[in-house]
Amino acid sequence: MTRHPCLAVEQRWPDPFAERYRQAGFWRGETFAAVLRARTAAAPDDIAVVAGETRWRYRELAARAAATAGRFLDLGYRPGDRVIVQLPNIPEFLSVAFGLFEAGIVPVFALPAHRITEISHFAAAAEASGYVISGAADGFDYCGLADELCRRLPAIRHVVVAAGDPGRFVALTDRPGGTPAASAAPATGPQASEVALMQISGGSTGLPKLIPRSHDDYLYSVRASAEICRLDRRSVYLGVLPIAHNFPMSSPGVFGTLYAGGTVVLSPAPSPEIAFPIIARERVTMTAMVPPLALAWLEAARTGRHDLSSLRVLQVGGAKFTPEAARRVRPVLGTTLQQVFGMAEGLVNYTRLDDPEAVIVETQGRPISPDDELLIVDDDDQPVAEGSAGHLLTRGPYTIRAYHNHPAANARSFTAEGFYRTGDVVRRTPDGNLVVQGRSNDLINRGGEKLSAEEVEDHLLAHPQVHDAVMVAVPDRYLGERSCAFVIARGEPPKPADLRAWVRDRGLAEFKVPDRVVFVDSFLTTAVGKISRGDLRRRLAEQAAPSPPAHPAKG
Ligand code: OOB
Repeated sequence: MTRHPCLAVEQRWPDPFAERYRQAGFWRGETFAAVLRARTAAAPDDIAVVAGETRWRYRELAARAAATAGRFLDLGYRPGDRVIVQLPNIPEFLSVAFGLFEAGIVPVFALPAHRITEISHFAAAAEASGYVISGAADGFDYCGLADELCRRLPAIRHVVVAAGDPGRFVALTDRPGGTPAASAAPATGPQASEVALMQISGGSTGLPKLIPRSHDDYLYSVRASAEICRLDRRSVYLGVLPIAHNFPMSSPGVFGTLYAGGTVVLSPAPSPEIAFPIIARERVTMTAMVPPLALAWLEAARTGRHDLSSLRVLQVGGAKFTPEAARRVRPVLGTTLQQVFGMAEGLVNYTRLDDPEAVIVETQGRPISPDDELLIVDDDDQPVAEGSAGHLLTRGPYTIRAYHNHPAANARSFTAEGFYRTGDVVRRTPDGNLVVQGRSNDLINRGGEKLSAEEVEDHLLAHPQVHDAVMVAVPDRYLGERSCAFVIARGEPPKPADLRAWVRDRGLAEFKVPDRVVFVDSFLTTAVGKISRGDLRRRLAEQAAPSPPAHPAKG
């Protein structure tokens, strides 16, 4: 008997909602494996994935996915098992993802930037029993990370190396072109209502949380996104951001492109020097990026050395894109800008391709679905006057009802009626588009890379010379926000560089290392005795001494 990965009770949409989403045709009972099978049957020789000299046709991607499914089943994995997948933008990302989908094994997608502290947390929280990596990538030794993970978590049964020399670990490709072993293959594939994958939340408080997405809900957002972006067989999507992230994965991203039967091109790095020649060579029609990268592309495009004329749509999201920068996209790049305001928990808003330029430039768009319910409320959860700014709450056919196995976070992040508290402060324009005004909690958005102040503070507090620490976001022209840690030292203050190294050495992603460290004697507290982050932000604004970037954003 095989056990399929069902949504836990608290994660399920209540029956009347599920019924409505099925009736409306949002949830079609389709699974990811069935989608790839259908595209492969329709056009087996179309190119599915391109990376450098590698070109896989749909039939090759499907065969590799089947071999991956077989490999994992042979290794003893069963439907419902969880596997951490930490891969860069390589074709094997897709064959591994679809292979695991086919076998009903749930991939938990970590970002390449995550390090041992985060990976071991995800693996423990997901009760994962496998870890998929690609050896060395971007100058980092993921094998060393894997060794440490296995030491910390004996439940990890295999480290599977998806590309390159597996060394002491398990190779993915022992069964090239093979089919799932009949003995191990599940009698039936996963059902569409079951968990297909898990994403990582940016995490506003404490450690990142796991986001379970079902085939039904995720595929609806993928299909509808592909329609909104008018993807079809001729579409060529360039993955420049790490495709493990929800935005380039599914909005419409690589999955949306494959859904539409198009071609996914993977860029090994997001910089214009690397990406522009690829756009020219592969006649890329669409790509997605965060605001700081869009600024770099706009700058580089002015020299006009590469033919970018195939590019139809440039999506920008993950953090606020200023209207000033947005206005330059069409004249400089000759493409339509699409602003994307989304979250791994579900809700995604898009400006539409034929919106007036003012909407495209000045707003972050409107939801995918007519059944996305949005509330804009005050601190007491009461609706604000139409057009006023307030907290955004949402519920709908592809927004989760609960995190994986985390009652405390669920109590904080969801209302009793099942609305997700996004933590974003927004207002709605008279024509129904959203404008993001800021955040209401302590999530710091560093050019699209999210970090929880609290998570980093906990690591700072572990330092013997730190008495207390509070981290806040400071506005930054390039990244939107940078992080600044205010620290009360215990005795002799350590050097800021040593504190930064301390955080890094504790096995955290580089983007979580504080950009600045400022020593203070005390923190002001609010009326209820909480440390006033507002006061700390004001102190920084008063100093207003712009510091050089401690470490640049990705790209
Ligand atoms: C995307 O997903 P996450 O989970 O990394 O981050 C979600 C948060 C949002 O709650 C919001 O605070 C911020 O990122 N955000 C934006 C934004 N897009 C995301 N803030 C202002 N303007 C925007 N356009 O970042 C994500 C997921 C799917 C599609 C696009 C982005």
